[in-house]
Amino acid sequence: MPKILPGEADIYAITDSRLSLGRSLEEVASALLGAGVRILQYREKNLKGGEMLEECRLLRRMTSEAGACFIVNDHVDIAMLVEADGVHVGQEDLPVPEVRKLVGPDMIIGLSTHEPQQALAARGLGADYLGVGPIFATQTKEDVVAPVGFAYLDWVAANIDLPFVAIGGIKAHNIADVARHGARCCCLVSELVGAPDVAASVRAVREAMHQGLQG
Ligand code: 3NM
Repeated sequence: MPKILPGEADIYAITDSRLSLGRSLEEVASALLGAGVRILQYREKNLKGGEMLEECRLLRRMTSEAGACFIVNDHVDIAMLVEADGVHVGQEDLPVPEVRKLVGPDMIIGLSTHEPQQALAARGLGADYLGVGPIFATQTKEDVVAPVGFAYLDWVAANIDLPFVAIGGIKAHNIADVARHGARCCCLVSELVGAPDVAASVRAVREAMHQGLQG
């Protein structure tokens, strides 16, 4: 199973059934993976545990077949049950060292960060990669802090040697600038899973990002 970290992939997609225009998780995930997304995170806030477990079993099968990395947001137990490649936690979730005790040495642990102190602490805590955001305003995450803009991204790119992924309000029209500010991997939710044509949106976003990476 590939352990693909941000830094080894350009686009990192996150699911959100509220934004998926009524399409099934399978349809959306199939379009994302078919268009070349190599890191997929399952993030659902309002489903029952058993439903999330079944959906994660489905995504585990699909990502394995596609050779993609599968990360579960927040739910360490579900990540372990489906043998996900990783789990992603926020600052308010279980502390990373406790998550590590549960998942063992091999599972990827991602940690959301919003300021330099959190990023500096992350390596000591045992995180494998950082989320860096929200770069721009977003309506996808309810309890999110104010946008950090490029200042925090620039700082992480210059000072932190862990892999990181930029997140928050990233769209086809602004992703080139995010890449120019040092992001080698960008994470998008609404721009991908909320697009009428998910695969076309992945292609547009990747093309724009690569233009940014080239200069
Ligand atoms: N985490 P969209 S922002 C899940 O800053 C999440 O940690 C963030 O959604 C953070 O691409 C965010 O639709 C939502 O703006 C990003």
